[in-house]
Order: sequence, then C-alpha cells, then structure tokens
Amino acid sequence: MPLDNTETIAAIATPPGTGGIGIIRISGPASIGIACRLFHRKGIAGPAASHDLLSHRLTLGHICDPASGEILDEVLVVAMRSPRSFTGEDVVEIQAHGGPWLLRSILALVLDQGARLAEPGEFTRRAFLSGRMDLTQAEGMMDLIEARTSAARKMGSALLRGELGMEVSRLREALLELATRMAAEIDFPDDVGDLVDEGQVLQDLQEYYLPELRRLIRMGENGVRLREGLRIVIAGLPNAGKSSVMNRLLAMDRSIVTDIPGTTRDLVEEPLNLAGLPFVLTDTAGIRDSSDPIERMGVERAMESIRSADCVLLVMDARRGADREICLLEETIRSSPYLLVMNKKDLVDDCDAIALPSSWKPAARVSLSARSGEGMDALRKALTDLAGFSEVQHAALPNLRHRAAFERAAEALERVRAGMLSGHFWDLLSVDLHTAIQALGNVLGENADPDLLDRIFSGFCIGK
Ligand SMILES: Nc1nc2c(ncn2[C@@H]2O[C@H](COP(=O)(O)OP(=O)(O)OP(=O)(O)O)[C@@H](O)[C@H]2O)c(=O)[nH]1
Ligand SMILES: [Mg+2]
Repeated sequence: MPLDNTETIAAIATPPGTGGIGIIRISGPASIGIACRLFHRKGIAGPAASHDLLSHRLTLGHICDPASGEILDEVLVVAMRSPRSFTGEDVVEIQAHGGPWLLRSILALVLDQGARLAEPGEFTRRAFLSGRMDLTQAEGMMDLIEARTSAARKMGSALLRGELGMEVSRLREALLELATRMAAEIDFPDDVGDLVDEGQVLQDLQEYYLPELRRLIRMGENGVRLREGLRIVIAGLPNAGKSSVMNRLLAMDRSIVTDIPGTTRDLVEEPLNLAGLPFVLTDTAGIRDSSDPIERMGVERAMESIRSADCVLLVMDARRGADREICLLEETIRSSPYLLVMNKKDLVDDCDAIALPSSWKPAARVSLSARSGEGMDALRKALTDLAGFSEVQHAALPNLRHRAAFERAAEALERVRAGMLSGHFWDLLSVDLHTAIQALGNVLGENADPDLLDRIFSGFCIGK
C-alpha cells in the first residue's frame, strides 16, 4: 500500500446495497478542490468555490457531471478541513441518496477528478499515521464495527477511547525515564551521583511493572474470548438430550432430535449471545463404541472438539445416574473445565439428590428438563458465571497482538530483575529494559512497519 499521503483517496463509506442515504468520503489535499468542481450550491449556477464549503457545515446542492452538465443527485456536502477531521487531512463527505448505481457514478466522477480509490482501512490508517489515534484505538474501532454482542461493543468502545493505549503509554513513559537515568549513570558515573536507587527499581519491578504486565496479559485472555466467543462443547452419551439442550439454549430448532440413540453425527455449531456475552455452541455425537463407520467418525469429531473446548457441557440422562459408561466418559473429559447437566429432570423424582462419584469436579451442576425448559435459566446463569467476563466487561481488553507484546515486555523485565538480583551491570540490563520499552511501543504502533499496518488495516472495510 502506498504511504504517500499527498494522494487524495475516495470510497463509498456506507455499506453496499440500497439505503436511505449513501456517503462518499474523500480525504487528502485535493479533496475540497475535487468536491467543488462537482458540486453546485442550490440556486447558484456553476461549480462551488472553496470558500463556499465552510468547515464542519452542511451545504445543500447538486452533484453535476462537469463533462455533460448532467445533474446526478441532490446532495448535502460537508467539508472538514485539516487538521480537524478523522484522517487529519482535508476531508469531504458527500451525502447522496443511497442507490448503489448512483453512488458508484458519483464516485467515478470523484476519481475522474484525480482521487484514487481508497484501500480497505486506508482512512483509518491515515488517521493513525497523522497521530490522530494510536494503533490500539484503530483496532478498537474495528472491534466496535464488528461487535456482535454488547460486551464486545463496550470493549471496542473502550479501546477506541484510548483506555488501553493510555495505560500502556504510562507504563512505557515510566520505563523510559528509568532507562534515561540508567544511561546517565553509565555514561557519567562520577558527575551525576547515584541517580538510580537499585533497591527502589527492584521493588518497582516486582510490585508495579511486572504485576501490571501480568494483569494486562490475563486481561488479554478475556479479550480473545470476548472477540471470538467462549467455545462450549455439548457432550454426553447417546440420547442424553444434548441436541435438545442445544436447541433450548438457542431457542431454535437447530439440531435434529429423535428418540433414536446416535442421531447427531456431525458437529453442529452455532453462535449464542447470552446476557450480551458471546459463546459458540457445538453439539456433538453421543459417545459410544459403534460398528457404524459414520457414527464412529462422528464420535472421533466429538472427542476432538471436546479437547479444544473452553468448557464442556456434560449432559447426562438423570434416570441412568452415574453409571459405568458416563463414569468412563467423565474420566476422558475431566481435564477440561466442565458443567454437569442432569437432564430429563421431569422423569425422576429428585434430580438434585442423585449421588455422583466424589472424584467428579464439575464447575457447576444443573438439573433441568430440556423438554419442558425447566431449569434452563440456571444453565444460562452457570454459563455466564463461568465465562467470568462480568468484572472485565467494560474494560479495554487487549487482543492477541497486544498480549504477545506484553509477554515480550514481561519476559524482558523478568530478565532485568534476575540480572539485578545477581549483580549485573547497568549496561547489560539496559538492553533488556529497552526491549520492554520497545514491546510496549509496538502495542501503540510506534515504528510499526508497513507489513504490520497492512495486516491490521486490510481487515477493515473499504471506506473506513
Ligand atoms: N422427557 C424428557 N425427554 C427428553 C428430554 N430431553 C431430551 N429428551 C428426549 O430424549 C431423546 C433424545 O434427545 P436428543 O436431544 O436427540 O438426544 P442427544 O443426546 O442429542 O442424542 P444423540 O444425538 O443421539 O446422541 C428425544 O426423544 C428427546 O425428546 C427431557 O428433558 N425430558
Ligand atoms: Mg443429538
């Protein structure tokens, strides 16, 4: 992607298809000139002049093809002059009627006048490069646009407001300041006296920097789950009612239910939004030895997906209690966190009283009837409790990229700490200190190489 910011770029900023209005966005030094050549103010003959487009004011008029004089549409035009715009450059937005052909025709005129079609995410990339936002904010904007649950939306919005960026900046500034003092002590050991109080530095590392980085890494784990959804795999013996539980949770008839054991073969996957939190549910084949090759493949897939689950819902038929088969199955899944669902509560007298082996350690036990729906609320609550998102719902959670950088920073600071304890010299330690500083800078996008920016911004839509 060219980095030459003197080019003026343009794109349709509203989604494809027909809508009430559609917006064409232009950014770059030529944007106001281009708009003026195409725009005639209402009731005034001829193209508008630059001073007709007051910054941050809407102006009513028409878009005219300068070659033929044809009027394409009645529009509102707004100019946002540099630096008070999204990209920091001169920006013009043309609000036209939302027909796809119409918008494409206007865009074609804009391109004829010398703008280039914007690449995906290029407006945001320019906003980042002009210092309007750090990289975490740009990523937050993407999260916000793509959010499918309220928790993901809140997280994106917190990132976009710069909450994570500010935290990282503070940490980085403090480390930079320490590095500066270290450097002075290395270069002018006699002149500056004792600039670095080693005891204090060690204490700060142990009580502030390292715990803070570890907290960010932990938050990053939640961030990944919140972006992708917690993977819940529904497993059990044939006919336990797994597919019935799945359908109840989804409130739709997603998975086939019959009274024939071995009904479900393939993995049946579906996203679920519970109390604003994202989950991905997978229904699986009932686990048993089978001579049917198709069912055997289903069981293999079930076992694989159990291994990759964040949490297993172990569904059992309450009438069978903890019999031999279910005990064997429990043993194979117990290394994953699991919730125990005692299903078919309607068919037994006291479901909660059914004894379970003491070696079973489910995160929670819920009795319910997938047939009547009784007890489903308790299951929903157990799932949201398990997700453990509640306390971090509003925070600007780090993503995978941030988390990897925090890990690099923590490892480097850990080396500084170990080095200090074994009495290394400052000049050795300062290399690691700089590694940590650099890793934090990477989170914010400092000195980001174009490949990284390509990777991040190419995920955006055109016009953003
Ligand atoms: N009475 C009663 N029947 C239930 C309940 N849940 C499921 N069933 C019945 O149990 C049978 C099996 O249900 P499914 O949901 O297909 O069970 P499954 O675990 O998905 O079975 P497989 O896919 O074959 O492994 C069906 O006839 C359901 O109607 C329940 O809570 N109470
Ligand atoms: Mg099933």
